Amino acid sequence: MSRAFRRNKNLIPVGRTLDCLLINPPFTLKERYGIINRLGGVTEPLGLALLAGQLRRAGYQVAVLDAMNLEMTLDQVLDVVGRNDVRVVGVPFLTTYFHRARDLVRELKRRFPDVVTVAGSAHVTLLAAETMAEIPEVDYALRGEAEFTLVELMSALGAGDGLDRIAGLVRREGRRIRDHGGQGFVADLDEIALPARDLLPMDVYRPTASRYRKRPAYFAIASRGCPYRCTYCCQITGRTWRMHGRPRLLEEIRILKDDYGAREILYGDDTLTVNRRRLVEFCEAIIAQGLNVGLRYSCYSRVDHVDLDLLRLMKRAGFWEIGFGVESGSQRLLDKVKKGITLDQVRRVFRWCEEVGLESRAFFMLGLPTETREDSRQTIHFSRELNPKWLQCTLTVPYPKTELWAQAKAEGLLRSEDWRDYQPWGAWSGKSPAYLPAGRTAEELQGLYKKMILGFYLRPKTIWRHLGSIRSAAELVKYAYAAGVVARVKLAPWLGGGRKG
Ligand code: B12
Ligand code: SF4
Repeated sequence: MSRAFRRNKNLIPVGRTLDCLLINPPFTLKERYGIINRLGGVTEPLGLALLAGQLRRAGYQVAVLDAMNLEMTLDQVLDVVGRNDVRVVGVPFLTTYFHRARDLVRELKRRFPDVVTVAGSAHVTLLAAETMAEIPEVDYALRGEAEFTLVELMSALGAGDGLDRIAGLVRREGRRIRDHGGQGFVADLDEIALPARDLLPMDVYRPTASRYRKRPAYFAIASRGCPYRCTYCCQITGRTWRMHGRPRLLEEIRILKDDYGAREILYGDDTLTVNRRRLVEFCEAIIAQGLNVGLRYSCYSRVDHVDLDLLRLMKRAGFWEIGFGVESGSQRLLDKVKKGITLDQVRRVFRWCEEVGLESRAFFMLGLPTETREDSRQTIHFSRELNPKWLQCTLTVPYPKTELWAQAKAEGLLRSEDWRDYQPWGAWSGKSPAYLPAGRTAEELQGLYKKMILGFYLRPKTIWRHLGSIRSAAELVKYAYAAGVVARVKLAPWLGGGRKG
């Protein structure tokens, strides 16, 4: 039994009648991050908290069991279900932990055949009918943003009528799978309830080691949707960009600060800066309300959606870090994946961040379609030239239903449709990538990947820069910890803990 589980026992429902129990399936840090697991993020399932908030507002008895982050076993989860009278269980499916969500639903149905099972989240949004076909124990699947559609489903199940009207629902009719088409979509984000964070074990969460300076650091979402079309992206929340209104944004910040003691808020939006005017108003409101004092923010953006003045304002509003998808050091590859940015734009924006005093984070991908060894080298070289404060990289994962996936399939380069092989951190856990560009091998790409990350962080220049930015004992401990993990990674081949090959 994990320490986090024992500490949060009061949040585990016992002896209750629950209309809906939302379960984040068991999926350990070790499975996700392999040898670097102790640096991996333990982050709140915001989607489930949003659904719980909405169900509660509609009058349902609801609880969330974050088995993933409490490091619970499947048996412990089943034990919790058995100790309550549960009507509906909702389970999110990301491609990366599809197998764990599947095992959970299967065992649930075997042990508690009367419990209604509902699947949702990214993987189901992409492959709803396929998921239902593969897992007969799933009773219903809901595509897309499910705040309203899950409430509609609960109400239809209660009334025994009304299923036909639910957008994005996939259900069984005898032996047939009936797909209603469409997907749940929230046009006005302010119509949804605040996420029910009080149902989550908030003290266990910590983002990936490099993503925060001070804890508590929590995730929030200010906007949804992205108008771009990068070929590797799942586009779960659609192309229509929407943002919460200022009062709601400020209310959520206050709740995180006052009720949970947040010192940092990480906006997980695909691209927070899509609408410049809205962001300027938001930053000005943060400053006017003094919410930039004792509180820091970070977000993701695109290099074609910021300018020097905006970065200055964000800095004043308390943003300390901003992450950009750079993806590649080859313009040819950026064009190939329809990223819509140029290397010069990237260079300029990273210079601006330096000038303004904002820490920059560059996300790269290795193994993009048609990428040659020379292209990979160019990417590694560009990452060093750019010199962001933080560098992150993943091996390209062709998530189902993306343009990249279709291309890879058509070209016969998709090596696996076993979702366990769709792990972005696979290089650290020894997983073989599901996709490789023609002529490349897994060993070569995984080797280059490690060279890129370790080579970047172990440069004297990077080490001095990071040592120079340590401001507290807690940060020093974090760096010492990271150094320990890096040492283990470097020593792994000699200790026998390296990748499986
Ligand atoms: C922020 C973010 C993160 C944050 C998580 C922050 C947090 N605490 O929530 C961090 C950085 C930690 C993260 C990590 C990962 N992420 Co991420 N992440 C996102 C991002 C950009 C936004 C997610 C979000 O909060 N959306 C807003 C909320 C409201 O939406 P939501 O959580 O999806 O929930 C809604 C619906 O999905 C649905 N729903 C959710 N659960 C359920 C359950 C049921 C029963 C039902 C009916 C409905 C339902 O209703 C919810 C409310 O509308 C998305 C892209 C996107 N735009 O969605 C990628 C995305 C979800 N991530 C992805 C991936 C792959 C990962 C990682 C595996 C690795 C990575 N690339 O970093 C890890 C996995 C973490 C894990 N637990 O295993 C992929 C998933 C692809 C796939 N096919 O599964 C996405 C789609 C990005 C992409 N590559 O295109 N991620
Ligand atoms: S900019 Fe980001 S969120 Fe938008 S399509 Fe590209 S990868 Fe996806």
